[in-house]
Amino acid sequence: MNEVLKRLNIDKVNSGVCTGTRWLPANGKENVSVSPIDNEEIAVVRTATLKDYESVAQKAGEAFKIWREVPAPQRGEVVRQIGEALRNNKQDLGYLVSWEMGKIYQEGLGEVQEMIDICDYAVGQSRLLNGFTMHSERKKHRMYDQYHPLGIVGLITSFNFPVAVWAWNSMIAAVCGNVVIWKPSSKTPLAAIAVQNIISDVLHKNDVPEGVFNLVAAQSSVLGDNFVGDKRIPLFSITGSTAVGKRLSAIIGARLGKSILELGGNNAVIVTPSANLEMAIKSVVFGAVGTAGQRCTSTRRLIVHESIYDQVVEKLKIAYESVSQKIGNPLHKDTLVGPLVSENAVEDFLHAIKQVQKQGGEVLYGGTPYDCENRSFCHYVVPALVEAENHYEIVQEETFAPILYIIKYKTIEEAIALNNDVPQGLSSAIFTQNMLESELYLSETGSDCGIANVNIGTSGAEIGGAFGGEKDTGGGRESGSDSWKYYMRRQTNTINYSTDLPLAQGLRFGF
Ligand code: UN1
Repeated sequence: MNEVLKRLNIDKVNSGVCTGTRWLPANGKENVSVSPIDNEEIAVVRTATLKDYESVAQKAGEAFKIWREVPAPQRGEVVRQIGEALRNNKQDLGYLVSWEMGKIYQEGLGEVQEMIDICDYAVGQSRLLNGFTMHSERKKHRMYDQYHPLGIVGLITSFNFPVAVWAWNSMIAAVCGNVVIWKPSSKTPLAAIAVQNIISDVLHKNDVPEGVFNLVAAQSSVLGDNFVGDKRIPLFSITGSTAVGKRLSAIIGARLGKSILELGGNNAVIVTPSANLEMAIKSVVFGAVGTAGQRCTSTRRLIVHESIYDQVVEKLKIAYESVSQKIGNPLHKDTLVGPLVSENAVEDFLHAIKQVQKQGGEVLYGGTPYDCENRSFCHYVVPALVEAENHYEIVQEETFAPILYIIKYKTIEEAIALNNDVPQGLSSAIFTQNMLESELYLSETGSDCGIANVNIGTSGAEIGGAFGGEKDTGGGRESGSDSWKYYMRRQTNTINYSTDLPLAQGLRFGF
C-alpha cells in the first residue's frame, strides 16, 4: 500500500459514511476512485444507502442539541486543533488531492493551506459572533439582535476543491454551533475520507459528540434531490454547475430552506493600455492555465485594448509555449499543467474548441489533446488561446477547461460592458495604472461580479473575503468577511424594564 494512503489511514476498501470518529457500515455501491493522472485505481469507497444516510441524519440531529450549547469559543478551540492537525498532514493531504483530482502538488498544498487559514480565521470568529444593539423608541426599553445556530448544514462539494470547500463551510458552520453533513464529489471521495481521519483524533480528545462532522459519500441517484429536500436541514451550501444549482435550489426554495450557491463563473481580465504587461501576462496565465482551468475563478476571457492587442497576444503565445513544455504528471515538481479530471472533461474541451471555430473564432495556440496517442486514455490537453467575440454562444458558457478567449475593446466603458455581458458573475479583474479606470471599474457602474480585483488576477482568492458571485453564479457568499451570518439565525430582542406597556409608533389601544 502506498505510504501516503497508509499515513492518511486509507485502506483498499473504505466506508464512505462517518459521524466524526466512527465509521458506519456503508451498504451502497462501490465507488472506485481512479486517478486522472494514469487512470489507475487508488482505492475503493463504499457509498451510502438511504438507510445509512438516515442513521447519519439522526445522529446529526442529536449532536446539534449538544453542540449548540457548547460556548462558541470552546467550539473555536476544537477548530484550532483541527487547524493544527491539518498543518501536521499538509503534505500528505495535498499529495492525495493532487493524485485524486489532478491539480499540481503545489496547488494541492495551497488548497490545504486554505483549510488551515480558514481554521485560524474561524477561531477568531468564534469570539466575534456579534449582533448590534439598537436604541428603542420607548422609554426603559432595550433592543438588540443576536445570532443562534441554525442546525444541520448540508454541504455538497465539487471535485476541483475537494477539501478546501469543506473547510471554509464547516469550520465557520461549526464555530456558529451547527453540525455538518458533507456529501463530497463522487470523483474525490478519498480526499474526504482522509479529512475525516485527520480530524477524528481531535474530536475524540475533545469529547465532541458523534454527529457534528459527518460524511456521507453517496451516488446522486441515492442521495440527491431527496438530500436537499430534507426538511431537517435548514441550510445547504452547494458548489457545482449552474444547471445543478438551479435544480437543487428550486427544491430547497420550495420548502423555504436556505441555500448558499457557488455555481459557474465566466471570469474576465481587462488589460488596459497603462497596464504593467509583465504582471498582467503572468497572472492571466496562472488564472487560465492553473488547475488546468478547472477553478470556478479560472480566467476564461481576456478583454484587451486594441492598441496593445498584438503585443499581448504575442507575449501570451510565448508564455503558453513555455507552459506547454510542462504538461504532465501533477505530482512531478516541474509540472505546471496536470490532467483534466476525466475523459468527459477532455471531450467538453474539444467540443468547445470546435464550437468556437464554427462560431467564427480562431485558435491561436493549443486546443488539442496532449500525448493521448501514447496512452489508453486521454486526460491531458494543450491549453488553448482563442481569438473570439464575447457574444459567441460558446464564449457565454463556462467550459471547465483551460481555454482563454481573447476579445478586443476600444473604450473602458465597452470593456466593462463586455466583462458584464455574460450570464455568470463570479470573479473579474482589471490591469491598469490609471486611477480613473480602476475606480470606474469598481463603482456601481463597473464590474457586476462578486469579486473584482485591480492588478491581480481572477483566481486565488484569500479566505478572509466573502467568496461568491452574482447572477448565474448563484448569489452565495462563504468563507470570510461576515459570511458567518448565513450560518446562523438572527433574532431581534426587545426588553421592557419599565412597569408601563407603551406600544411602538405611539399607538393607543385602551380597553
Ligand atoms: C473554486 O474554484 O471553487 O479563488 C473556488 C480561488 C480559490 C477558490 C476557488 N481560493 O481560486
